[in-house]
Amino acid sequence: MLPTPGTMRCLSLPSGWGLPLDRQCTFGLLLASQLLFLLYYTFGGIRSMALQLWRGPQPAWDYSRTQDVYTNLSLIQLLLPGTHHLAYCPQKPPYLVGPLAIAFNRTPSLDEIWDRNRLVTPGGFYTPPNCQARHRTAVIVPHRHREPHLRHFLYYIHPFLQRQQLQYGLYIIHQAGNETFNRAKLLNVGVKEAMKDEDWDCLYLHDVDLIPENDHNIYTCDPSHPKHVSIAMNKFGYQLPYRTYFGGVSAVTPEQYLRMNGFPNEYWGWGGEDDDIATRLQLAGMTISRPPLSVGRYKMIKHNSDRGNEQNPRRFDLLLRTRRSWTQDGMNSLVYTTLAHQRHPLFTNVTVDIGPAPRRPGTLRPQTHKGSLASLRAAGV
Ligand code: UDH
Ligand code: MN
Repeated sequence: MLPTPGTMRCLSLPSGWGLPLDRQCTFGLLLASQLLFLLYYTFGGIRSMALQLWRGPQPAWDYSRTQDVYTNLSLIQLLLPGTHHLAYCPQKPPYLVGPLAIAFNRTPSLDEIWDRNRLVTPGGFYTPPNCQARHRTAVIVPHRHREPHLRHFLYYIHPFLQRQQLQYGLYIIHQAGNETFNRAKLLNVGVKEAMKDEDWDCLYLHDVDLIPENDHNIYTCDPSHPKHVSIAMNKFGYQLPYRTYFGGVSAVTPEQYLRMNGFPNEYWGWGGEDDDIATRLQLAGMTISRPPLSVGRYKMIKHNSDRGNEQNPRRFDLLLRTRRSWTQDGMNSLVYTTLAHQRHPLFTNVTVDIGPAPRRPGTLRPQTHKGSLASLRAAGV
């Protein structure tokens, strides 16, 4: 079909910049710009637009068709450990199954979990038996008084990681005593303790009550960006609750961790520390990357608020100060006492005294261990 005279005039620009716009042409241009605008926002800006185009279409996972989390594990367990120089594992692990069946109606025993994960060595370490892993990931879990959650977590995470052909280690960082819980400080401890064991190239910071629902959610790092992984949780209707959300499960390389001076040590109680981490990574010149929404799916084990982890009333004040405080509060100011570092059959347990929380809101106490668990013990309390 021949273009109408109006479109002709729109398409063939005369010399110079004087656009001959008649009504039809103006309407066309307006429509086109609106369409572009819409497209731009649908894909969330230039970066994610480029990502979408680059990655190509993602498979549409059907979460009504799930597989057992131990599928294919016997195939790996049958393989004899290689005696010669091993080739690298394939780029794409061949054992993945996609959406997983997850239920919490029965809490498995530690013996049962161990029985099903015979290739895991003391301390919760694993190396693929028949190929050389391309990635070394430490999974670090802050923990206190969540033993049933821990057992669910171990039951699901071990086969999940083994199918991904990673070399991995599992660290449970247990806060000793009854002081207010401090998730971010425990994560700092976990990173320090894990790096003493092995030159991990990726650190997964993982809530104990979050179970990944799709094994294509590979537990490796993005070398260019800290990665927020638990982007679609059942408790938030499988949507990201807000743009800068960084809670639940996230992954950083040791380099990214150092660049943001680790995590804050001053958030005692529930809330704020994940937003602080998101802010400090931006202040350190980095941006967050995320897996596709259909892959970064997690089920959270239902629970009530914990005793000793009440909402932190200081979190908003602390967040206002991140810009000034992040270079002083973090990995470079971390003080703690390791009370135990034990290799259990399915995980490494690090029990740690992280000192006392500030008594009155607004008082920042220097981090010493005077008056902490160890000295209370010494005093016979
Ligand atoms: N954690 C513990 N013990 C505690 C507190 C926290 O192990 O006493 C760890 C655990 O790994 C947990 C993580 O810290 O997964 C994060 O804490 P959380 O699970 O309490 O955080 P969440 O955002 O809390 O899930 C929401 C408050 C729950 C209120 C529910 C009311 N219906
Ligand atoms: Mn939780």
